[in-house]
Amino acid sequence: MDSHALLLVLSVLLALFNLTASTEFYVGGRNGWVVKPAESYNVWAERMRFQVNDKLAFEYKKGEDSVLLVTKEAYNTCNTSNPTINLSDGNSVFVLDQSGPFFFISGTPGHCAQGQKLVVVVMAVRKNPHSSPPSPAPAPAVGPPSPAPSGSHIPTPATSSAQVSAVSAFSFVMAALFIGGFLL
Ligand SMILES: [Cu+2]
Repeated sequence: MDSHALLLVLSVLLALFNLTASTEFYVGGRNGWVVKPAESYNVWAERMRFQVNDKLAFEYKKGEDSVLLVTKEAYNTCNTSNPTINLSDGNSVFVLDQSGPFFFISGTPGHCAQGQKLVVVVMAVRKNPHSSPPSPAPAPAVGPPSPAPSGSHIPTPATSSAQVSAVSAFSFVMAALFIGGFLL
């Protein structure tokens, strides 16, 4: 395999992997999830492209802060009293399991009003270009996040979707190697 062929195979692999991989976003970049962020979280979010099954990682000092998934109304009024999900373990990973908006605020009194709040809008589900058209009964879509008790960590059934994407990533890699072999 000469170096050009190798480069070709690698770029095909990379392109295919990008089609399937989910991305983990560190909210606020290196500053993490803090009160009075140097840059508004929503300005940060506008630079990003969020897709279904991407993840948000909130980093903060455990015990000093938390992340609440809330309604739009609670977001607008910084109401921390009735969150849909409450994450407080200090390294909270939230799976964006559907398209549309997600509203997050700090659970610490006063923090939301000082800017510790975030809206993420997840783009509509893209079609998988590699699924065969006559495939029978696709797996049911993951439902909306269910209300979880305080202190739960991962609010969505991440395991099954992670396994699915691992399998499809593997098959794409095999396909890319196959294509690459033809082009040598
Ligand atoms: Cu806070």
